[in-house]
Amino acid sequence: PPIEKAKRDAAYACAKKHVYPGCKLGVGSGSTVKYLVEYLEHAYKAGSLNDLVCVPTSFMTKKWLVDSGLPVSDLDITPVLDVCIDGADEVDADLTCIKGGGGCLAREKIVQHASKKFLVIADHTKEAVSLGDRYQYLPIEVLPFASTPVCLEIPRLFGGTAGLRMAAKKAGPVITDNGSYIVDWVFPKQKKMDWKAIQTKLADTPGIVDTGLFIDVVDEVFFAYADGSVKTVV
Ligand code: DER
Repeated sequence: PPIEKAKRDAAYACAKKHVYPGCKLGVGSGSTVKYLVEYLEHAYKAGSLNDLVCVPTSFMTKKWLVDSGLPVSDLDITPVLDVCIDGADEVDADLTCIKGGGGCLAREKIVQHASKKFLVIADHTKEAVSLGDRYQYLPIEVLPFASTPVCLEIPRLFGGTAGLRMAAKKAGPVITDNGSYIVDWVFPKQKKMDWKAIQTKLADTPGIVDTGLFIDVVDEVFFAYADGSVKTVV
């Protein structure tokens, strides 16, 4: 389907430009990143990415890397990365991202922060003018102990509604790779949101591990379209 081809085009274009032999690479999570892993596997097995090192941002990504025979490391062995490539749920005109659709936002942000360069790969459905144009909620990772007060406090502070992300094939809430819960905050659809202030306030709230807001950290976005074209924004 066209959207899958667009994801693949974005992943391939980004990897071709930014991944090189010996690269210490942070690998994000989600269905777009799956095509990045596909690219890396082919290039690595063809001998054009020798000495590549991959640090995954989730259990799922680690499994994909291992199953692909790619060299996997972690932040204890490789604490400083050259490049990190990840997907996003929405990217606005300032390159602020909402991430966390896959519930991996905490490790994704840690690996992004450990990387000298952060690149986003996305199909055109992620491209927005303002956050909320297409993706109406912000994922927030929260410690189970604090989840109920946090769900009450967020709407009190910023409006909208907040609730635990419930699992599809398990009774109860989604549990992240870190053993936390995800609170999805459906934020009010007003034009100018001060995302920096919101992030600061949320990060300062006891029990909140992190949010899916990635602000002022994106170096380049690769948007791919159904016609096969890829646009980069820096
Ligand atoms: O959960 C995440 O942060 C993922 O990177 C998400 O933002 C993108 O997932 P997708 O590539 O499956 O749309």
